[in-house]
Amino acid sequence: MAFWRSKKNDSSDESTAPETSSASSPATGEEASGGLFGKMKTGLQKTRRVLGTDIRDLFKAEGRLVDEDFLGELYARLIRTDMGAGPAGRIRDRVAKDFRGRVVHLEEVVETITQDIREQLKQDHGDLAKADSPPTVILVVGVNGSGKTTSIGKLSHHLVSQGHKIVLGAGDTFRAAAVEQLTIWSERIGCEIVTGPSGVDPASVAYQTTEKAVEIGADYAIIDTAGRLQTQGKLMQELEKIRRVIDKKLPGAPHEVLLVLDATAGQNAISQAKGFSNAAGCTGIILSKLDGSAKGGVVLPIREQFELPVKFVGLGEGIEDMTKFDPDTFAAALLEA
Ligand SMILES: Nc1nc2c(ncn2[C@@H]2O[C@H](COP(=O)(O)OP(=O)(O)OP(=O)(O)O)[C@@H](O)[C@H]2O)c(=O)[nH]1
Ligand SMILES: [Mg+2]
Repeated sequence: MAFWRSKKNDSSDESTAPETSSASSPATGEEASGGLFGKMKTGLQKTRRVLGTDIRDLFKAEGRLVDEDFLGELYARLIRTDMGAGPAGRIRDRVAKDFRGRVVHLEEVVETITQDIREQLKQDHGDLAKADSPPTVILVVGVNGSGKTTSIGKLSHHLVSQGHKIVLGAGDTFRAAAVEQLTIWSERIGCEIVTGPSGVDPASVAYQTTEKAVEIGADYAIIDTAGRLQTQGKLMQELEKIRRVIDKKLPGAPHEVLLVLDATAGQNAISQAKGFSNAAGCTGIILSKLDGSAKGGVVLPIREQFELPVKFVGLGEGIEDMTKFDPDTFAAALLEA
């Protein structure tokens, strides 16, 4: 599994937790040595505080009787991470089924919860799509400020560091600053970028980006778009047009339409996902800003309610602060001490 991380941690939260791998983490081999588990734990620190710490507080050293009181308290703590009633209820019911009437220790319950979260998060097609023959065209969409441009920077950096040739497309033509922002990323990464004059039809930039990718034999074209609300019909139609012209230039493209959801939006992210996945033909999710959120549990209802796999998670603003989403690592990182 791919992993990349900051050499220098940006947030103060991160600086307090070293990136160590754990013997009991599901990460193995290269991943463990790369510190995927530690990175995920650090990034999830705010959610961990709500979930892990609070659940630990339910227990005394001698254990705790699993009765209705306990199950109610457990449920309330699960809900605080924005995981929603469905997933929280399922975890509570599983703990009830396994342990009701018994005095249990923290570790047993944490193990069961971790296992349940892992199962709820299971997904197919978690890998980034790859075209049969290059270039793979990736369109990135989402509401204003969700983290689209930053996620493109991080993803591009990762792909370039794997030896791929990429072209960025500055499809957010509304604001000059947006083009500038992506241009800065392209300079940092050292890759090509296609831009158009301010206010130009974003579909034309998308077309030219695809064309450029074909022309220079790029492996990936990654196209940024302006933020929009899923309720803005006209702007959603604009995305449809962008997809159409890309397909015209390269039949079958875009191969991936990534929806960037801001984890700090919690349950609001769900309604965004609904609107976008219907209107924009999304194929996967990047869940950004998990480091800034205590609502990391929101990934459960996202997985519950959508066919869309969560492909990447953003764990900071730095160029390497993104990891591929892995349910096992995520579940363990949420709950392990
Ligand atoms: N902490 C943290 N901040 C992030 C992450 N991803 C993005 N950000 C920050 O969120 C803010 C918005 O990010 P952008 O990438 O500009 O978001 P956008 O969706 O492109 O915004 P618009 O183009 O205005 O719609 C910036 O300050 C980013 O640094 C993340 O994973 N963690
Ligand atoms: Mg942007």
